[in-house]
Amino acid sequence: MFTLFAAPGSCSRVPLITLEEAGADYKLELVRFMQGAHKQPDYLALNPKGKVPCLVTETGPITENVAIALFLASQFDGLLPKASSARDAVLITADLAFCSATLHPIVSRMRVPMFMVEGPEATASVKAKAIEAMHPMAAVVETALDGKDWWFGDTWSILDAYIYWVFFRINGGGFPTDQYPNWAAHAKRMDARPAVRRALAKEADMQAALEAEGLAPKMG
Ligand SMILES: N[C@@H](CCC(=O)N[C@@H](CS)C(=O)NCC(=O)O)C(=O)O
Repeated sequence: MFTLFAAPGSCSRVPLITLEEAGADYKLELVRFMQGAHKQPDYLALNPKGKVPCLVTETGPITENVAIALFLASQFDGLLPKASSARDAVLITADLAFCSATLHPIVSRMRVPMFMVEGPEATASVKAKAIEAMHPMAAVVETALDGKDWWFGDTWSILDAYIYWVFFRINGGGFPTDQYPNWAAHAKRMDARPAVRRALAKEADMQAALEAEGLAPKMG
């Protein structure tokens, strides 16, 4: 049994979808950002970085989306392609790192510039720069999806959950996703997956709980 510490709309959506796709036995723990729950000692004992996601396993917590993805892929079949060489294996890691270390920081600048700079002019400027920076990266995703249903071809993988979350964040962040039809069509295919629907329903429940408690942050 795993426990996933998560917040609705955040990048914990990636392991949430993954756990659903895997059919894993897991419990979801809502992290109340507005209460600063992620900076409290009990949470910091699990994840000293004070961020979601954190996946608690029988052998202890795992943080960082890339590590959680690689761990879950080692426990369940069908989450990432089977690498047939050392190079293949690191190329899969490179793709995950592209999402976490290249795309995600641009998403943050686009959606939460107010956490980085003060004042409306500076935040507008950071956001505009993020939109500019996202275009060439969106082109990489667009090319990768050319003629394919999923990132690795015919078979769904965690990479698809990751780019789906990025699409969701930039789509609501003023980025012209309509310029990237392969990525938009990919998001629609994701929307239709039963596991994705279950994951989003669980997020909706978490969001409703936050709203009932007056603790629903406006993401971006
Ligand atoms: N490198 C981390 C990034 C995690 C991250 O930035 N999580 C955000 C949500 S998308 C968070 O917890 N933000 C709260 C905060 O920084 O206070 C990963 O890939 O898991």
